[in-house]
Amino acid sequence: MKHILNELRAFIALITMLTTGLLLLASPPPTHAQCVENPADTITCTGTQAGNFVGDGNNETVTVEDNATIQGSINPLGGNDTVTVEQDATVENNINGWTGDDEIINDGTVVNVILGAEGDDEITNNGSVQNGIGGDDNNDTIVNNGEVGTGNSGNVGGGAGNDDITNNGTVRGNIFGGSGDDNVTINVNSTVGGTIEGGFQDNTVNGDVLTFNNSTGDADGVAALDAIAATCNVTTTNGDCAGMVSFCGNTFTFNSFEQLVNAITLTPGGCNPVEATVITDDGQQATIPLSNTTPNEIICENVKLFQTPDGFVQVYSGFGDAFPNGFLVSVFKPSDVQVGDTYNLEDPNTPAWSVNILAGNMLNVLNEANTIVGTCRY
Ligand SMILES: [Ca+2]
Ligand SMILES: [Ca+2]
Ligand SMILES: [Ca+2]
Ligand SMILES: [Ca+2]
Repeated sequence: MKHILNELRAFIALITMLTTGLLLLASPPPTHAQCVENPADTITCTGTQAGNFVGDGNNETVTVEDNATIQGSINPLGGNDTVTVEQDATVENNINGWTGDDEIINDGTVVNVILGAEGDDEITNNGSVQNGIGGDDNNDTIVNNGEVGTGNSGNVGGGAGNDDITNNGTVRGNIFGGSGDDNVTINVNSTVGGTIEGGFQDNTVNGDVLTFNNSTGDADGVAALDAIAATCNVTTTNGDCAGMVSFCGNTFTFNSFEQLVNAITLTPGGCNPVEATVITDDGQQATIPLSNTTPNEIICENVKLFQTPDGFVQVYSGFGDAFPNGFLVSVFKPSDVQVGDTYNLEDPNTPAWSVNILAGNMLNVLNEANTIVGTCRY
């Protein structure tokens, strides 16, 4: 029963989107508002454009350039179309790809909805879509890195077909897989205000699959997810992967999935890592997140290296009577440094020690006299 109610809600949401699309289609084609077409089927919109853009059914590329405003909708009609709304650009109504395999990228603001409609559509939102995103029929890919909805509403729906939906941003309303075998991927640091629903499944592969990814320090949250997965990943027919999980206070409610996948990287130190303090030579304090000291601390001769979660290597040295807690010599990202080069902090408050990068992810730490005080692997 719950399945049916959920599906009904998804369907109603979809019909609302479709109705919007049909009303849009009823507007007189073809018109280009005041967008410029040059060469054929390449349309560029700048400034403020009154009215709708309606395409001619060919494979069209429509770009709403930075700071431009379309005071209506964009509907390229049939064909495999590409629609891009650049940063700080606005579409005041909908974008509807209609038939064909369309690619729609929003870096700006869409005031109503983005609808892929029929065809295998790819929709990426890096900006704001205020009333929702729908893939509609066929196998669609929807990625939200921005914000969908306002207040408590604004859904993302795959519609019919086997859809891939990823949320790295904020969805104010619900996420619906719809019918078909859908893959829904949720970044544990993203936000979903409503419910995440797999909807009906075809049972051809794994049914509807819900994956949580990215990183968290919440070991209890990850354990709770694993516990639900252990009991529900048994069959592809019953939709019993349902429940609620929280990661560092960020809660997700989900139902109607057949498989639950934990792709989370668990970081040490919990949700609020305690910070240790390193005293520099002149009494100034530098801090090291204590979570990074285990298990990523490497101690070589009078040198400590710390790997931070965001990929930096911190090099501390000078542990002795004068500086019992050492001081920071250098911070670098392994991908940014060159073998043979020397790096230091260029900080007048710390001794002029430096790090010399060697081959094979090795380094030397040098004191002011350029004497090697430690050789370490990073
Ligand atoms: Ca199209
Ligand atoms: Ca579609
Ligand atoms: Ca779909
Ligand atoms: Ca489904």
